Amino acid sequence: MSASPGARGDLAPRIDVVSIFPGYLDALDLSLVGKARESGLVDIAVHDLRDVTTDRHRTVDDSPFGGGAGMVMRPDVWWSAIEATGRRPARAGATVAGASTEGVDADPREVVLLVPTPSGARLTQPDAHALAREASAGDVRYVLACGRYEGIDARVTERAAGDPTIRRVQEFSIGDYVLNGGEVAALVLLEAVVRLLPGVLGNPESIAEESFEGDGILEYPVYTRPALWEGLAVPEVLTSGNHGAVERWRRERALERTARRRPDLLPPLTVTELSRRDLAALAVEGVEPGRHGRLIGPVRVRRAEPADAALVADLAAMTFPLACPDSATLADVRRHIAEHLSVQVFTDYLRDPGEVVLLAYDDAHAALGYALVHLDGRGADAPAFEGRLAELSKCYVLPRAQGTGCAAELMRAVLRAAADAGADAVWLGVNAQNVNALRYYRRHGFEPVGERTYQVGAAEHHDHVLLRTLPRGVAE
Ligand code: JD8
Repeated sequence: MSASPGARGDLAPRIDVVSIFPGYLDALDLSLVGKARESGLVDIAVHDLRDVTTDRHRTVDDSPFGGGAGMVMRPDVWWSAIEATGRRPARAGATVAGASTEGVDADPREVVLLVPTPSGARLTQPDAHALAREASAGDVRYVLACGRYEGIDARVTERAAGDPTIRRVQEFSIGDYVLNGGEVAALVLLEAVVRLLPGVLGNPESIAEESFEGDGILEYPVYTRPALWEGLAVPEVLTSGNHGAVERWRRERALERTARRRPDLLPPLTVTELSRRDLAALAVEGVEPGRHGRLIGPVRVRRAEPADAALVADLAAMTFPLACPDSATLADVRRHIAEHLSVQVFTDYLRDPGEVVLLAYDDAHAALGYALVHLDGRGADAPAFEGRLAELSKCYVLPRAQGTGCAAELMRAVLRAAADAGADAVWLGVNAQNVNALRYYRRHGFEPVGERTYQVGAAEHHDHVLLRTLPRGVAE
């Protein structure tokens, strides 16, 4: 590491925490962080913000400009405190806050100002690793500014961002809920970062198996003695002594948990980095490789609302051309999309109680496919049928989701919606050349009952008409 002017390799990673409730940080004396401090692996100092105040009431806040509830923390007080963290008592007897610089050491390292705030970027494990790496590099120190009240005057971070001794201002949040101050978030960051500093964890290898490490999935379930507790036995494989089997079981459980609890963690995984066993474990949870080499699923289907009109129209414009026969001209297709698949057309469908628009999606994709069901299916080309008919007018899935369970999930929702609306059967028209679609509908119980012509732009196309009945009260 090239020694930048601020680098003092001999200095332990330094973190100064400033708060009006310094006692909140006493937890840092305990457990792993406490031991790391005792063994000099990290140098954490906690400061009371009020120590830099100069008035009799040790005031740190004032009323908000622009009105509103609560109080705001003063910029001048905060800046004094941040600056004060850089001054060290040279030797015994000198105090930092408000004292003259005589006998006070200035910490040579650049500052990274860490500010917990609900409006910050969510803190992640990769962030914790980056902060631990940076702190171990020896040329920066951290100042954690724990606000209270309605927050800290915004000019503090503005001033800091322009200050040459401050390398970066990092505003972070620990989650989408509101706390009363930054102290708890500071404790979260400190524990997450300090445990990653060299020498702190007794067995750093254990990190690799933790949640959000490696490929970022959740950790597997853990067990210890007694092997039988309250009638609950430890999974046999864990007492089998077969390490390969244990490792495979743990991987499957980790993937299973991630698919069920945190499917939002799956998209970063590329299919190529997953083994056949991984994919099999994920498939059980409805997660499959899409055409785009990323994972799709678990797929869910919801009834679209008027606010989804543009999203559905987009899907329709992207998928309709793919199902069109080769003989359809681009002009025909464009005209058809403009006339029959516009945002306005879908807005009208979405406002019509006789129309059901269903959207298939997963955590990574707001829309993977859609279907349109006319609950009154007695349209012009409707086949003869005793009983209530619904028409499946549109059923499309984006290419990336083809070959996954998405289309089947969408069809299940279509049949459920038709049955719930009291239909006895569903019919549809499908282009006679669209063999994939034909196979898909036949697989879901649709049988050919007739033919029809279908207009796309100026051209007429030949459709098969298919129908399937819905057993009373039960959708597939
Ligand atoms: C810092 C003051 C309280 C917040 C008015 C309630 C982080 N994930 C998180 N939730 N809340 C915080 C957080 C809350 C803080 C401060 C962090 C300083 N408050 C304020 C705005 C609304 N009160 C946080 N990280």
